[in-house]
Parts: sequence; C-alpha cells; structure tokens
Amino acid sequence: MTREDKELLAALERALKAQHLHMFYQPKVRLRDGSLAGVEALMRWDHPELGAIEPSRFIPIAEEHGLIDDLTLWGLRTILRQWLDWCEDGIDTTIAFNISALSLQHLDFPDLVERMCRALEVPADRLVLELTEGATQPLVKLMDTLTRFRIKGIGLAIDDFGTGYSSLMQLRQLPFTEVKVDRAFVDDVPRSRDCRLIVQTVTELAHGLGLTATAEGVETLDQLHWVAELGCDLAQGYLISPPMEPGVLGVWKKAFRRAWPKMMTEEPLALWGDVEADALGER
Ligand code: G
Ligand code: MN
Repeated sequence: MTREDKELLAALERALKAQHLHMFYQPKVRLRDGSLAGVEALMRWDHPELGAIEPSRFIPIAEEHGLIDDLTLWGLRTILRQWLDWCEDGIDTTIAFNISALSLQHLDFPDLVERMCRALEVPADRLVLELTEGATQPLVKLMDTLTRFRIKGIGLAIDDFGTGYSSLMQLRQLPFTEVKVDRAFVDDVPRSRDCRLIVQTVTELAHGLGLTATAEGVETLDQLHWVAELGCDLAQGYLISPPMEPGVLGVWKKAFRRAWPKMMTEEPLALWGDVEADALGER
C-alpha cells in the first residue's frame, strides 16, 4: 500500500465519521414521455485539502482495506432517508445504488437491507442495486445473494453492459431487472452504424429477457433521439441532468417536464451524419 493510499484510507475513515461524504443523484427518464423513472445515487467526497475525490479513486481503496461495508451501509442509510424526504415533497421515485460485489458476499446482506427498509418504512421495491462485473469478482458467484434481493422486490441492474467483463451468460443466469448500455456505445451512436446495431441488439435482447434497457451517458440531443429510436426504455446522462444535490430534484423535475417536448422535436435524427461518415469511409 502506497503512503498516498494509506493517507487516503485514513482520511476516508475520518470523512465517514465527519460527514464529509455526500450523495448526489442523477435522474433516469422514460424515453416514452420524459417522466422521471428513478435516480442513480452517486457518492461525492469533498476532501478539505484535496478537493473533490472521485469514487473511482476511493472505492478500490475501501474495497481493499476493509472499509467497503461501512461505506455501503452509509450509502444505503443515506439513500433510504433521502427517499423519505422526497416522498414528503411528493416525489415517489426509485433510487439506484452502485454496490460493490464485495458487500454482496455476505449471504445475510439482503436480510439486513430489508430490515433497513422496514425500519424506515421504505418499500423495498423503490431500491435498485447497480452491479458491475469485475475481473476478480464474477457476479455468477453471487447468484444466491442476488436471488434473495429479487425475492424481496429489490431491483438489480447490470451496469456498463457490453464493455469490460460483462457477458451474455450473466444476463441469462442472474435475476437482473435492468441493463445499462455502456456509455461508450451511446457516445458513438450518431456517428457509427455499428454502435447503433449494438445498442439496438442489446435493447432487443433485454426486452426478450423481460428487462428494462437504459442508455447511460446521453450527452447530446442526437444521442437522445437515437437511443429512443433504437428502442431503449430509459435514458440517463448530462443532457438530461448531471448528478445533482437532492434538494433540487423537485425543481429539476418541473423544468424538465416543460423542456421535454421541445427536446424530442427540436432537431430531426442526424441521418446526415451517416451520409458524411460513409462518404469519409467511416461508419
Ligand atoms: O459506472 P457508472 O455508470 O455508475 O458511472 C457513473 C459515473 O458516470 C458518475 O461519475 C457520473 O458523474 C458519470 N456520468 C453521468 N452521466 C454522464 C454522461 O452523460 N457522460 C459522462 N461522460 N459521464 C457521466
Ligand atoms: Mn451505475
């Protein structure tokens, strides 16, 4: 362990206690009508000296040094309380939480989550767990835990699908409810016929298996129009909203409802991009 990592780990332990960790929330909207389908909770760490530290930096350290379960529990408590706050403001939505496969190794973990939901009176089906397959932690090994979550009504999304270690076999074997199409494909959809074919095929596969297809990383109108055209159910990304503080979700929701019809009609699909790309010998 490098000295830098050691210091970061100690600081993370302090941050957990001192409440320097926060959750931000990024909406997922239905492409059918632009309505709010749910939010994804994303951790933020504002280090007093180092500034904002990305989860991709501190989660692996927490995983490696025994702090991940504390982080997971902190995250779950935070989002369940947040659900109650929103509910009081008239927003009843689902909250997706990125969970480390390490936290899923305890077979009693689904029961613990259920107890947390019960204690706060949050319906378990308002919770979605987002999972990513790692090199060292194949999700198939977590079959029992994941099944227990599903039985309790908790949703399961496979994150960043189509890149990294994700495989078609998991889709068939594990009780997922949602597939999140990796932003790498969404990014290239307006320019690449291959990417469109991949997004469309993954979406059809998801539907065939009874799952929701979500396009992540939607940043432009072109991408939004395309993923709708290709059959995706939900979209998420900076175009719709960057991750935001929980207090502004209500305002965003109203503003977005007004903006939606215009977003969908603003510009036609950029079919011309195709023609140009073909002319240039690209796809
Ligand atoms: O692995 P996962 O898909 O959970 O990653 C979430 C991360 O993606 C967050 O850090 C979030 O800020 C980032 N993100 C959210 N929307 C977009 C987007 O439209 N474009 C890009 N590049 N990143 C995004
Ligand atoms: Mn995610």
